[in-house]
Amino acid sequence: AQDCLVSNITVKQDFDRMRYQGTWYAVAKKDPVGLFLLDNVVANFKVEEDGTMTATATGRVIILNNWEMCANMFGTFEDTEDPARFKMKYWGAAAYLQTGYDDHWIIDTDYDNYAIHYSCRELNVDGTCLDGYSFIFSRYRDGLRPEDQRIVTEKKQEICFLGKYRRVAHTGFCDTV
Ligand code: DAO
Repeated sequence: AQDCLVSNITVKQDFDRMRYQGTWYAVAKKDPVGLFLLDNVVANFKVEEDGTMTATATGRVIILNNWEMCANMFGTFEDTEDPARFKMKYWGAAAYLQTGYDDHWIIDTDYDNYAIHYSCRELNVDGTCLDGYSFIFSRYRDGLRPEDQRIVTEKKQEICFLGKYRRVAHTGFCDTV
């Protein structure tokens, strides 16, 4: 479906949260209105003992328009009827960081190399996305393997974000042990 309706977007079939666990490096991002995470974005997903998926994430942010810091963020994921569509509640380690409640869809992943995330925050009246964001994740901080790039480009087009991504640099800014 190339009509860009959010309700027609397809997600990963039979999403396996166990295999999705561990570290993912954001290598590209389509920003929402009022972007927050700038670069050096690394997420770590975990499945808790009760089966709930949770995540921690770090990334460089600029708060109060000029203060650069590394944000430590937390997220918990609420299940829906579709195993690849979650609602994500997120908050920061510090009170001045963003909090929110977003859709968190896994469009596609092979679990070992790449993942395409999608979140639409606000719909247009015609059902297309007015304000959304998306991360392209890699298991490797240097980026995607050439063989995964074709799939990722195809999926970017399917979610109607093709051409709206920027690269996410990994400079070591948030690498403190
Ligand atoms: O960066 O502009 C933005 C939007 C992203 C907000 C979500 C950040 C918190 C994520 C928590 C862990 C899940 C990957």
